[in-house]
Amino acid sequence: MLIKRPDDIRSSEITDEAAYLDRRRFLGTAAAAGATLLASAAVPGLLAACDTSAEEARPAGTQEDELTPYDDVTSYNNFYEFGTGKDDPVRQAHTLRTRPWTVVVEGEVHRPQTFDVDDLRRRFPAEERVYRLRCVEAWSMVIPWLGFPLKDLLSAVEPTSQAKYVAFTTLYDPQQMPGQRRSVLPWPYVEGLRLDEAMHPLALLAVGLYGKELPNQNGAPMRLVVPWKYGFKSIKSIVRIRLTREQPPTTWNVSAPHEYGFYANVNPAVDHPRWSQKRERRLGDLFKRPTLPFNGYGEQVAQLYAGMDLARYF
Ligand SMILES: Nc1nc2c(c(=O)[nH]1)N[C@H]1C(S)=C(S)[C@@H](COP(=O)(O)O)O[C@H]1N2
Ligand SMILES: [Mo]
Repeated sequence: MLIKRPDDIRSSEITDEAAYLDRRRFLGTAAAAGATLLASAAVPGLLAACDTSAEEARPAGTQEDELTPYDDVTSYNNFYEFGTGKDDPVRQAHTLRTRPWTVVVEGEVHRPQTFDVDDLRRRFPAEERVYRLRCVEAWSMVIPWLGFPLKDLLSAVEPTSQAKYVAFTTLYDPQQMPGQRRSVLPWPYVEGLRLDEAMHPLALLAVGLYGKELPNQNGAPMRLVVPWKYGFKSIKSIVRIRLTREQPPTTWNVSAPHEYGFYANVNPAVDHPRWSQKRERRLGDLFKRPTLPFNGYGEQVAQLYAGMDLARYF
C-alpha cells in the first residue's frame, strides 16, 4: 500500500477554502474582473473584446473585486423563510429537505414539464460565474456561483409567442421553513422577470457556490441569480417557474410597493425612500464604495431598458 507523505501531496489535491481563494487570487485580475470576464464570455461577440485586457474589462472606478470568503457568503444571509436575522438562515436552514426536489415549468410554453433537480443538473452542466451581489440594504458580496443559464431551461420548454414574463415560486412548507409560520411576508416568496431579462445570458440558475453544493441557507437546491438587480430578485429554493402573459406579483413589491419595484435594477440614482443607494458596503470592507448602475453590468444589460424611465420603473 502506498502511503502519501505530506510532501507527496500536490497542492492541486488540497481543495479547502484557503487554497481555493489562493488560486483565485493567483489568477489575479482575471479572477478579480471575473464577473465581467465570465459574463462577457457568455455574450457572443464580447469575449474577443474583453479577453485582451482584464483592466479594461473592469467597470471604471471600481476597486478590485475580491471574492467574499466562503464563511461570510454562507453565514450572512437573507432568507426570511428561516428568520429575519442575518445569521438565522445558517442556524435554521438544516430543516429544509432538498432531495427529492422537483421544479415545475409551465404556463405559456409548448412543452410544460416537471423536472427532477438532479436530472436538470445532468442536462445542463454547471459552469462557474463570479458575480457581484448587491442587496437593496446597501451591502454587497462577490460570489463564485456554479450554475447554468436560465435561458437554457426556458428554451427547453419552448415559450409560446404569448409568453412575456417569467414567474418564480419558492417552496411553501412551514414545517421545513419555520419563518413561514409568521406573516412577516406573504408566503410563498414569489419573484418575476420580463421574458427578455430571463433570456439574458447573465441570468443564472445556481446550484452551487465555491465549487460545492449550494448550502441550504443560500437557496438549495436551486435558486435564481440576476446580478444586475437588487438581491431580492434572486429568489431561493425554487419549486415552480411559470411563463405568463401578464407581469406577475413579486413579494417585496406586494408588501411595500413604494419601496420595492418590479424591476429593481441596481441604480445609484434612485434612492430607497428610507436610505441612499449611492454607495454600498462590500462585506469585510470598512468604507463604502460607489454603487454602479446595473451593479456594473450595464454594458451587457442596459439595452434591455432602452427608452424606459428607470426612476418610474424602479
Ligand atoms: N425565497 C427567498 N429568496 C430570497 C430571499 C428570501 O428571503 N426568500 N431573500 C433575498 C434577498 S433580500 C437577498 S439579498 C438574497 C441573498 O442571497 P444570499 O443569502 O445567498 O446572499 O436572496 C434573495 N432571495
Ligand atoms: Mo436583499
